[in-house]
Amino acid sequence: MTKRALITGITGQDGAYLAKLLLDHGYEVYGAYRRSASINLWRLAELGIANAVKLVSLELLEYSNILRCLDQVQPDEVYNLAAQSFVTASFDQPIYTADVDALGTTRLLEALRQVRPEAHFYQASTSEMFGKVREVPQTEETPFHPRSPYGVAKLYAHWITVNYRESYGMHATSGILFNHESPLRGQEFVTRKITSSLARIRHGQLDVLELGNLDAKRDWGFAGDYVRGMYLMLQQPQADDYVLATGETRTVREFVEVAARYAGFDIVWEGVAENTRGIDRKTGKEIVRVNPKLYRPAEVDLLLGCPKKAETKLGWHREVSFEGLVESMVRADLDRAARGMLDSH
Ligand code: NDP
Ligand code: GDR
Repeated sequence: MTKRALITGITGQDGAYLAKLLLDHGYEVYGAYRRSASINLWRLAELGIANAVKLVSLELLEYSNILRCLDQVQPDEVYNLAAQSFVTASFDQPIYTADVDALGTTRLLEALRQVRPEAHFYQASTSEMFGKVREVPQTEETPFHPRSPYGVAKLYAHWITVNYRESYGMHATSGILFNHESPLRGQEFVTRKITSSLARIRHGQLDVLELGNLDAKRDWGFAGDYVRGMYLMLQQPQADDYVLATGETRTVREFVEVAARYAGFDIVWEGVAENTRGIDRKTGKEIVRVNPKLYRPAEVDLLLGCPKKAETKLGWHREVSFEGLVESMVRADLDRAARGMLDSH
């Protein structure tokens, strides 16, 4: 029988890649979006699946609406990808972030328990829950110490997922995913901000790329590899928690250097800390500048995940290397900039 999946956050990066993967596996895919004046389907369109996904409206702040949606869809698998996912915004909107990310997950789990408790549930947990460095590399056993309202809200959502598994025997899984990027990443996140800005500079549409903390280290993988891990988790007989990561870490500064190379620049750094500037060796032009206003009130300095459990139990392996990821993002943005399309992406 055809399996039916409900993906919340269908308009986001992971929603698009996951929908594509599930459609390729023969699933009937329901994509949940929140109502707004104009719904943003460019990612589904880029993957050629905008017409293949059945759209349903779902607002994580509204319990009655979630109940109705689950009742209508009767899903076999639910992937909860919807969230206020931008760490910086969570410092400005801590209460809203908690409402959507923490309570929203609880609303969804509780509604699922009422409507379809046998469904398999995936919660989009995050390496931001590790926060302050307690152990390297970070595993499923590493203690949590989140450093932002986003991280704290996601930690609540993680534990409520574990709690529904333990209390009610629901097949509720928490995937603790390290940063994953792609040409479909939102432009507020640092990787896509870098690649889209460098493409604009290359095409004379922007002067300089302003960044915050260049020394933060992240374990960056490709989103397409990570959604495959989500799918594998829900195919297991028992629900559990899994880390997905590459096992490599790099600074924001290194990401800039590699991306700049693919965009045809050769960056040399001048100055230190907040006075750092990235100069193109060939032209002497300033390409990158640090703006201390972009620093966060509390930072996560080092993320480096250990994906061993997922590799052993799920047979999950990432396929795209760091270099391959950066190259694909820069190429996509150079192409969009050449067509004057970056604003709508
Ligand atoms: P995006 O920010 O690209 O997508 C978030 C999605 O959530 C969007 O579709 C957004 O809709 C939707 N959404 C936001 N608020 C609500 C709401 N109140 N009700 C319903 N839908 C809402 O995130 P990603 O695709 O990158 O990430 C997917 C999930 O994985 C998120 O939960 C994120 O926190 C988590 N995560 C992401 C990682 C990453 O590196 N990408 C790593 C670890 C975890 P709209 O388009 O209307 O804004
Ligand atoms: P993160 O991703 O906070 O790890 O959360 P982001 O790309 O926003 O930041 C990564 C690091 O880059 C530093 N940085 C900047 N970040 C942004 N956005 N803009 C800048 O100008 C800038 N300059 C430096 C940040 O300080 C940080 O250290 C992402 C999100 O997808 C979460 O939803 C997800 O849970 C985690 O990844 C894992």
